[in-house]
Parts: sequence; structure tokens; C-alpha cells
Amino acid sequence: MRKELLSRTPIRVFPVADIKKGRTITIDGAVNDAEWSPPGFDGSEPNRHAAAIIENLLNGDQDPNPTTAYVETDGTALLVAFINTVDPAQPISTTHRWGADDAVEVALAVTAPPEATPGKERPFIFRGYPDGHFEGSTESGWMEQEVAHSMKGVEFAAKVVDAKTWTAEFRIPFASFAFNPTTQNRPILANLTVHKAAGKSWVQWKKRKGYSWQVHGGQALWLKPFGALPYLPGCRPAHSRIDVQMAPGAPEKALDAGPGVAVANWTKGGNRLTANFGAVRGNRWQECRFEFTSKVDGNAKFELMGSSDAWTYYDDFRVEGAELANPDFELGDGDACPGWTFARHRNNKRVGHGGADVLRPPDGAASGLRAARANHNNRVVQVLKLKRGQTVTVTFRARAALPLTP
Ligand SMILES: [Ca+2]
Ligand SMILES: [Ca+2]
Repeated sequence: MRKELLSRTPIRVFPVADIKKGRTITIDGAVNDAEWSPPGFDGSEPNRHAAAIIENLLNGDQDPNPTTAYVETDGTALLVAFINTVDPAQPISTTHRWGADDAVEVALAVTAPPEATPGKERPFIFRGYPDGHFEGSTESGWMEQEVAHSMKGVEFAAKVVDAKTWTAEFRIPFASFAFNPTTQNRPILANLTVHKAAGKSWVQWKKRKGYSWQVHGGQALWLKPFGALPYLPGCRPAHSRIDVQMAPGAPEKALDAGPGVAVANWTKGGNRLTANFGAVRGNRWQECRFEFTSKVDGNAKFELMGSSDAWTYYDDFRVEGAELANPDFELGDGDACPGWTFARHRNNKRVGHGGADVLRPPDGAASGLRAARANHNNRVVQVLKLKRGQTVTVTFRARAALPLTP
């Protein structure tokens, strides 16, 4: 994974489940196990969700009294609960001045797709206090009007439980932070922060220093009920790319590029074609098509590639005008895959999880059960026999191979 990551954006994905069936969450400030069903509560769904532990102080230390938070969704809003422990020597705040009183903050920014400039997402800010007051903020750069709009429909309540404990609950509609899961289930950059008036300390979910609302370098929420993520935050995009290389000894410029493919202008002899279909997502198979014609009889390497630092799945090949063996990758067992070989390009190190491979994607193949996984430096290859004057048409489907699946 490491090489797939950009440095400025978060790498940790935090899965968010929907509210447990048959239960409702009441935004009244009381965080009851029966409504939030925290991990291990009744043992019925031990892996349904995890608790977020908010414990990172700005000096790098960990707060001895961390806050526990739960994050869930009811299908139209994000629900966040905080269980805060404070120093009982000082009473819990009864006013609501940001930076002075006890407070909690939720900062949320839907990620931009990986081809966009990283690190530009602007979070919406939601703050709440033990006295029940809650507010937005323009600190991240949104205008007053935009903040007012983001506060529409937001619910918040808090409860002082005892001298050292206060709890809080937020319900934040998706529209409040411009999240539209029906269009695309994008990961959401998130930070949760607790301000403790007693020690004047800022306790954050992320480990990184900086303003509490700065969401980069922290966590990204994945709302699991809306299905697979299209991409991972902080990862470079996967690409769909196939090259066709004439075997050595062929006359120059022996291949005519048709629709969807171009002669690679950096090659000597002009005997390499590149079919590049750009970025592909993890949540859907993209149909790709190209065609070319050979001017000679000869062999050509047909190489499934991709981008240099992310993995791509390929499946469901249909080739006319040449014989492609095992076009669906279904023949063979385990690592064996008749017709195809695996090549590592120029001794480059493997990236991510394993090398080029044919495998069963845990979230499904495009057809059958198996698909190929490749990238620029770890290729899945077959030699095609080309006939002079015969146009070859190739269709296939490609998808980003993300290590996380629903
Ligand atoms: Ca409640
Ligand atoms: Ca298949």
C-alpha cells in the first residue's frame, strides 16, 4: 500500500455501519448502549462497528482520559456520539465559548477523486457544548451563508452525566457536508476533537498537529451501507491500459492503430501500441474497447498494465480477429492460468499486495469468478498471433483493485 499513497492525505479508512436493525437513536444527549450498540455490547454483531478513540494531544502525548466516539448512519445522516471524561476538579462548562469551554467538534469533507489536486478538500465544521448549544464555523473558509446552510437539519444534544463525564450526540444530514451517496459513495475525510476546559487541552482523533478542523492526515469514513468505495483516500488512481508490442524482428511500423489505441511515439520502430482508458474506479467495471490491424504476419505481446502505483483488475475479454486463450481467466487453478504469463517490468519492485496475478476478487469478477490483476510494472501477458491485414477488436472490462471490500 505504501507506494500507492500520497503523503498529504489520510490513509486510514474507518468503516461506518448503519444503525442496528430494530433500534433507533434518539438525539437527547444520553449515549445508551441499547441505542448505539457499541462494540461487544450484546455479542450479536461483534464486527458491526468499531469505536473511535479520541486521545491525541497536540504535543504528541496521549490523553490519559480519552473520549470514546461512535459513528453510524441512518441512511440519510451521520450520527456521532461522544463519551467524554474530564478532570473532576473543575466543573464541566455551562457556557459555550469555543476554545474556552468544554466542547466537541466534528469536521467532515467529502474527498475529491484521486486525479484532483490532493489536500484541497474544505471541511464543514460542527461544534457542540455541554449546555446543548451547537454551531458551525467559517474557520475552514466557508462563507457565513454556506455555514448556515450546512447547519440546516443538524441535531445536537448533550448531557452532563456526573462530575467527570459528559456525553453528546450529533445527527448531521448528508446534505450538511455535501455528501451524496446515491451519486457516488466517496470516502469522507473526518476529524473528531474534544476541547477540555480543565486542562485547556485539545484532544483529537487524528495524530497530526494543526487546527482541529483540518481533516487531512487523519481518518476517512467509509459508509458501508452504500457499497464499495470508488477509490481510496490518499491513493493514486488505478488506470486501464493495455499495450500491444510486436515481437523483435518485425518490420517498422507494422501495426495500424484503430479507435481506442495509439502508436507509442517513444518507441523505436513504432511497433508498440498503447490503449489507455484513463482512471478506473473500484466500485464499477468500466467497459473498454480498441482495435488495430497488423500489416504483417507475426507475434505480438498483449500486455495488461495500468498505472505505476495502483492495481487494476481486468476481466471478460472478447477478441475478434485473433485467438486469445482463456479470455475470462476462468481456466486453471490457484496461480495457474493457461494462456497467460506474469511479468515484472525492469526489475521494479512490486507495489502493494503481491504481484501481478489471476485471482478471485473478494468483491467479484466481471464475469465468472476470476480476474487478472496488473499494474504498470507487474503485467499479465499473452502472445497473440497476428495475421496480415486482419483487424483485431478487443473489448474488456476494468476496475480499480482496492484492498478494501464491503
Ligand atoms: Ca440518545
Ligand atoms: Ca472472469
